[in-house]
Amino acid sequence: MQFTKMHGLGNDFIIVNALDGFRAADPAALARATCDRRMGVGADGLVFILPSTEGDVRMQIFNSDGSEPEMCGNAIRCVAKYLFERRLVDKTTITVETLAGLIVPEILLGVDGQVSGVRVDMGEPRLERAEIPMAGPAGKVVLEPLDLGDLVLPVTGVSMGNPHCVIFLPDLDQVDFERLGPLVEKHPDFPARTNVEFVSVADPGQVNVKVWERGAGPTMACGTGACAVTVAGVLARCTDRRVKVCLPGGVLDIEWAENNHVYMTGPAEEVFEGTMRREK
Ligand code: ZDR
Repeated sequence: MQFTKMHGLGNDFIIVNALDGFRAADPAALARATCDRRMGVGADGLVFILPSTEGDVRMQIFNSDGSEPEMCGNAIRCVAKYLFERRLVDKTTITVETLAGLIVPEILLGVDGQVSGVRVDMGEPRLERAEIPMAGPAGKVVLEPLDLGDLVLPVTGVSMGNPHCVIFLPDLDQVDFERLGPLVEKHPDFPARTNVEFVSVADPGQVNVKVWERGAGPTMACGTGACAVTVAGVLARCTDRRVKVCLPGGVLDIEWAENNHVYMTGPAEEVFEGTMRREK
């Protein structure tokens, strides 16, 4: 299997061009094997670029634990750069079919004609509790107490196609991230589990975020998570609609525009190409 290793702010992926008909017999098992950082290539997710009838291509992603999320913001920037640089598309605005609907990345070119970044129309956030999905009565979930046994945290629920639980805190260094991340991810109120973002607001235009990803654990960055944080910040009245989201791997520029779409701008990098010897 031919693959390309790429990352967006250190959130790293194994990208497989499956436009020509390659199909993994067991993609979840393949994701677990190839994402393993000792026995495999090492990545947070395995991404297939597939033919689509609705868009230019279809993106299918598997987390390192083999689960299949609806969407991935950092991976979609990598996919857009991959397609553009290999001339698999001949335009800068690309439509990508995902389980979260049609997502539209736009290639940004520098003065040297090289890809300098990707701006993605991530579509509209979903805020109804059942859409996140979260257990409980109808309505939005904004700064609502979530009982974690020995402590209660105020949570805001946002779906960017995939579920996010955003937790605003005064100081990220005080967070017992490794313990609380999985506790919130698997909390019974989130029937599909959830990605978890711990956020401290530096000022209304800038936030610091640590991400615990569903199915992958701690990652350097999270594209859908940065979008969810911005939407949650507006709902909780602690950020502007345009925010610099600072993650361990770098900064994403997010805007929740007046048309209700969320726009994410950030980099995508190619690291190397390779051949996996066999499917495990
Ligand atoms: C958070 C993510 N890496 C991104 O950049 O949007 C998406 C990966 C999928 C996530 N782990 C999930 O929803 O299960």
